[in-house]
Amino acid sequence: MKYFEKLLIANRGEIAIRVMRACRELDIETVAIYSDADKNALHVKYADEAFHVGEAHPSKSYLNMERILDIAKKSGAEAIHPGYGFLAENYRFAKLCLDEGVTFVGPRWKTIKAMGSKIGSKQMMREAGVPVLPGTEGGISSIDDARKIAAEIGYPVIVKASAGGGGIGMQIVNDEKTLEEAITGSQRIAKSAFGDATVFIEKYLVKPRHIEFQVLADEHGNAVHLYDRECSIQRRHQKLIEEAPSPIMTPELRERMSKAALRVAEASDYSNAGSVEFLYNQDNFYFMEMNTRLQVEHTITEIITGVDLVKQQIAIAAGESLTFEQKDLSIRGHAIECRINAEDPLNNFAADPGKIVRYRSPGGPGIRMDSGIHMGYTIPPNYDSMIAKLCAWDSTRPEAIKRMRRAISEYIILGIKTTLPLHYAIMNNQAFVEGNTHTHFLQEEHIFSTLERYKRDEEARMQTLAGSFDQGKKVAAITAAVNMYMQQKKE
Ligand code: MV4
Repeated sequence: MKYFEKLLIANRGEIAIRVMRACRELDIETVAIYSDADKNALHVKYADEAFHVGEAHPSKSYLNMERILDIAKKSGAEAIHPGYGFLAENYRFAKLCLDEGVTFVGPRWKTIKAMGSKIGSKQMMREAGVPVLPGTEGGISSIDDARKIAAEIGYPVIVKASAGGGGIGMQIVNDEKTLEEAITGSQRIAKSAFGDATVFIEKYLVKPRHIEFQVLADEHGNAVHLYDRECSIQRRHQKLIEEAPSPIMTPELRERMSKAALRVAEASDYSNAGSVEFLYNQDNFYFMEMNTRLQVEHTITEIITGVDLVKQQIAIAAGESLTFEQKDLSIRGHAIECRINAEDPLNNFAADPGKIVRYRSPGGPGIRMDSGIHMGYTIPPNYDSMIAKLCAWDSTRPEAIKRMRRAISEYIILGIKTTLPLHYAIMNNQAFVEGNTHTHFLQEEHIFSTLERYKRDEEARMQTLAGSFDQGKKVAAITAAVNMYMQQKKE
């Protein structure tokens, strides 16, 4: 049975290819779109058909709703998968698809809209009996009101933008003296970033864990969860490493949190794939937000459950009922994902796009690679710097870590700087090995001094080997060096 004849992927890079892989297995023809910057991109070659969508700037290409719908119609695609980012959580696009008779592979537009408001979704979940952090119930109405509530819940508090994302407009407030300026600052940033100055206050947790639950819901009221992921290791609100399941999860905690996650799905009339984010602290957890999309880290959930989330998304969008129940699901082993970004971790994660002059990706038992890059490919400077996802699975967490170290040591990317050495340092960090991760892990764990040491050792090596590496090309010393270092001697 075919869910659709043809599907358009409104995205680029590794996630476009990921979705196309599911389509190929489902005998669905694929339509790629590409910008001026992506004429030579792998997702264009992988697709059955590809259409130019516009200029490099996202607003002229991957965010151009009308043009994308025109291409869907012209090509005969019956459905659009948005991937993540770009239009994935844009309720206007989901609604436009519905109005134009094209199936949007994702939740109902009203659900996307409701979850786009932090205040609204928090209120909805409070009413549904899901734990939320204490704070203002709606937006801040006056400074006096804010002072009163902050005093009630106790400092530190955090000011957040209701329309916010990625930590934009977030301000931590340690005492009443700085509350007013934090609120006005947050309002100003929220207004300019989202066109909505609404902010709210809640209790600030100093070093929480970020734990999320994957859910799948069909359009007929059936829903399951696919367990938890730990996503605490982040830099500037971008995740770097995720694992499934969370190292601190117990059967009892999982029972409580998964029930809450399913209540979130039910209360929001959810359909398709989504994830429910919680902050966890001292055996308590609190609903943060729901991501109404397929996430980057869906891979590790697929690995431990054996469920292909993209195929499920497509089946659900075609109106199918889930073919399994909660009791049919279980966790097998442990999976870790490293997000490989074209960035210099020793220079404040500055983006480093450019040509990949040498490339060898890891493989073997328990390794999954999702990437949109290859030898000779030039990474354009116009988009997100994530270029590959390296996932390692094994039957236990310690073994999965060892397998990830082994895979990183096989991985060669020359020509650009990447976060690979940082991942290697984290995989060898004692706190990480013990499962002690939290949202301030990178700041506290002296990872960067380990990296500096890798770099120093290798720069010395590079000096002696300079001749053999001088190709008159831009060869990124640190990536090359660390790759070699890792193959020669382990920590
Ligand atoms: C918080 C918090 C502590 N207490 N809210 C960061 C992004 C946004 N989604 C929510 N964030 C946080 N909200 C309260 N009440 C700490 C963070 C936070 C964080 C959360 C998850 C992962 C990494 C983080 C890094 C810094 C701050």
